[in-house]
Amino acid sequence: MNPYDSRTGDLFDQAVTQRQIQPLVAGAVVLRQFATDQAAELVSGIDRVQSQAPFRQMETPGGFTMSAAMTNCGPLGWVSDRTGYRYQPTDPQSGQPWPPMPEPFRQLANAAASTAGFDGFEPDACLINRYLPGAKMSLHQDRNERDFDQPIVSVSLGLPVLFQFGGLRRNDRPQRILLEHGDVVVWGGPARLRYHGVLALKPGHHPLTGGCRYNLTLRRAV
Ligand code: MD6
Ligand code: FE
Repeated sequence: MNPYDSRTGDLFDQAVTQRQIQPLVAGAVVLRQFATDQAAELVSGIDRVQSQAPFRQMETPGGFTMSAAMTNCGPLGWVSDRTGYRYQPTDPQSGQPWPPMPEPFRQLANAAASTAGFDGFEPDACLINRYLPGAKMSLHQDRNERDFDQPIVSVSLGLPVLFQFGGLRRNDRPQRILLEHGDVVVWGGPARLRYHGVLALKPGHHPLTGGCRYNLTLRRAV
């Protein structure tokens, strides 16, 4: 997206293209454009991971197939199947360890967490979601991690999406916020167990990712 008006040269759309820290609720912030400069490196990292642990659509314990495709890197990976949700050190599809977490992922997560007030964040798991048009993520809590004092860092790459950010009960009405390429959400503390999800991805084209959106969520699982 070109932040300059081609006719006048004036800045426009500053609210969404500028780097800024946007508080969401207590414990959660959006760091607008925090990952933009490293985005190409992050996408290369995703490509390396997916060549060893391909994206796949997992099954839920209830027997549905998730619309987002997933893979993992780092010592632990989040998996879902008919028996439940859990973290495990190996890819169930290959029996091999998940690919190593690319260093730029770890560094970005640590820097983003610090900026949001959570020093010393050392992720041991990175879930990578790939959304194609129509794919979504229903409202859920992230609660398979051991220590809820550790934040989660979420990086959006590629096509924009409407993120739903709710309360501590499933029925609390969520707010909607647009997450764009390069935006990083950090949440922890009192926001750590808030319900959240993403609405169905709209078709589009992004120069770096083509027709999809990637989301990295970096966690401390154990
Ligand atoms: C997504 N993200 O943005 C889905 N979970 O595609 C999540 O489910 C999520 O963004 C925990 C913390 C941050 C997140
Ligand atoms: Fe989540």
